[in-house]
Amino acid sequence: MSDLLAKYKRFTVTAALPYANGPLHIGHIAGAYLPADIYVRYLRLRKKEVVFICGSDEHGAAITIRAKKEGVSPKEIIDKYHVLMRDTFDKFGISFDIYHRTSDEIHHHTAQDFFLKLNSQNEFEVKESEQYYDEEYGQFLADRYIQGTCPNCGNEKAYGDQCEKCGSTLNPTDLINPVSTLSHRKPVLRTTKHWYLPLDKYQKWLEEWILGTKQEEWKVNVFGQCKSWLQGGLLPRAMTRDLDWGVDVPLEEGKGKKIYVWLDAPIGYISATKQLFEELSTQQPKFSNPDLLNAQFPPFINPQANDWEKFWKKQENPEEEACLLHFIGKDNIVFHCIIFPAILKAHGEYILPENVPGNEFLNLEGDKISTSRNWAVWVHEFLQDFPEKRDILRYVLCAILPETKDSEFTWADFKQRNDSELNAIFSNFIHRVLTLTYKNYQGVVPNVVGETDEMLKSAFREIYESVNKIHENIEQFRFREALFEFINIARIGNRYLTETEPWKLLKTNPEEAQKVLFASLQIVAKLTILARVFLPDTAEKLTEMLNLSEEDIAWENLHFKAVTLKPNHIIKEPTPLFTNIDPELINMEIEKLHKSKAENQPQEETLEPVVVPPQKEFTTFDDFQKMDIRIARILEASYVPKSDKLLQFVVDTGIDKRTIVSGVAEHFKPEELVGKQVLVLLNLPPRKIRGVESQGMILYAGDHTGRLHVIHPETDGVNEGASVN
Ligand code: B3M
Ligand code: ZN
Repeated sequence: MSDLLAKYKRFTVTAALPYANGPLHIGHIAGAYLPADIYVRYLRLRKKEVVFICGSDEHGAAITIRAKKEGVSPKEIIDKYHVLMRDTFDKFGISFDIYHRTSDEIHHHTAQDFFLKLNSQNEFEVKESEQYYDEEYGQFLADRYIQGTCPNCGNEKAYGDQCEKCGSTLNPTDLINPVSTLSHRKPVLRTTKHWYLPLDKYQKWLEEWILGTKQEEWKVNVFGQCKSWLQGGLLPRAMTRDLDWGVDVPLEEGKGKKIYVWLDAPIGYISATKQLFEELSTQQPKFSNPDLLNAQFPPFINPQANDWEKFWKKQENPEEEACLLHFIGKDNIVFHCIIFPAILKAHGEYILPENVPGNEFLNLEGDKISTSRNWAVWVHEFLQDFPEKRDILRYVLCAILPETKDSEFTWADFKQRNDSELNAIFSNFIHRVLTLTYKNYQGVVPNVVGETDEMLKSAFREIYESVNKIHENIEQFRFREALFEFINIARIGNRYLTETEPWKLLKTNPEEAQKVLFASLQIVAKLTILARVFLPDTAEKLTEMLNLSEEDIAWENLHFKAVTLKPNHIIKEPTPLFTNIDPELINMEIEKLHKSKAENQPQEETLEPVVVPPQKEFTTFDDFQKMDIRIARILEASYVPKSDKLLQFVVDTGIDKRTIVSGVAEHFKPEELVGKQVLVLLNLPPRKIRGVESQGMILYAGDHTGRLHVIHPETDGVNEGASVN
């Protein structure tokens, strides 16, 4: 695996541009923004040249539908939510260099220039097709504007692109009894012309690039999804739409049409970078972080307007090229791994993403987060309910990031992690060391006397190992493990205190006590440096308490020989960094959640009665023992050709990698399952299904609606191959 920090000096880090159509919840944060922010803070600590780019995505049906619901114009929607989201990110400490917006003029020009360049290179295929048109409203209908009956499950409220009940992907013409959601009338089919990106022509190149070079580098869930898309065969995709909200197609024959939001949005990263350097070079921050005007580090020293090119374009000297990284949630993988790279490649002058660390979804208290059902923890509300406590939420979300599979936030776990990790381990260690120093030496760092003993050496060796693991894990986008190692350093510190008992030594052996506290203070300094990556507020508080400067808390001082708190340096009076959370506060949050859910229950949905099948006849223990049921991980998933019921999987059983076929295509999209652990019955004799040999059976549980779910262990620690019995 390549070490990106060793390979590159310059980084362009983007986080998915959220639609400006609602407030931010913890699922958004855990999906893309927190991991991106941690990574960027780490890059800055390592003194890399980095730009951290984000902004609001303000076009597409997501916006116009919200506007229609609220009975206002799209402009009103984006203005309201752009400001709310920008402020929430800022208050939560997501340290973007710029938070731009796709309605900005510079973006319209950039997207149009891109379109024109591709058009002039004949990269598009222009094709006519029949699409639904609302005669009363005089407009073509976006897929989301058409509802009808799902041909698969009979749901009468399926959308033109997807049925949310059974999850199947649809085309508007698949719907039975289609209705326009604008006029509530039946739409008619009309011929229209669109510009298609022939993805099929890029298939071979994408296979070589992704399958050939990214298997080791990209996360399994991301790579798996790409592989299953590529195996399914890519088709041309329309890059224009008949809409009245978005970026105009800049061609005479495309009048009245807009650039497809998914071509427009990723180009938004480029426009934002242009805007960033434009603002800095003219010293007029509007969307960019105003602090950058005083920045004393590259690339913000003497910035020029065209510096943006260093972060996006190929360079004559490849060593000058930037490392492009897109942090996203799983629903955006195909756009960032397949479509956008094809667009960049077609243009010719741009670099390609080196990695796309996509996360899975975060669930909340046993259910999917849902904006419409108000089942969410809204970040702006959290910041009000828990003032000055954003580091706790950052910590907890980092500890449970859905890095390779979905994960879950609960308020009980939030309290538990704060009380037993942040408070009992981290804060406790630091507070003990600082109060001992403050009370017994009046805050003066003691002079060391005597030899370093084995106990101390071994504590420092372990700490050094943890620091290395933090580097390796961040490098591989494994932030959960990196955070674990961070807390582990405090754990080692606590153990060292317990072993040496400096509070006793102060009386019995003052010289030894000095040595122990001197060493412990250096551990506190190392935690301060690392806190800059994970817990920015805590890092600031600690820097202040320890009376240190910006230079003192540099990466180099993590070296195990580095002495950050020198003898005779004076620290300030310590106060505890974390305390236990009042259980009442947690109860209030849980109540709030359930109350809002009850108020937002969709009315039409009547739940069918739950029918539980009766118990089967007795089996024997011996018969049960014959079944070899194991934990396995799905590595690949794809449709079985010419079948709309079957999916084929490659699973890692811990013993081997084998193919299994299941009749579940109506229940899952293949990419949803890649990376997940499942239960597999291994010793079912192989059998051929539609020409594919299936070696075993994946086990599923059906819910009361008949929808199937895979079953997996509740923690991460169970390996493939573990027996279930
Ligand atoms: N706004 C989709 C989303 O929020 C979209 C991401 C654009 S990233 C260029 O899921
Ligand atoms: Zn359906």
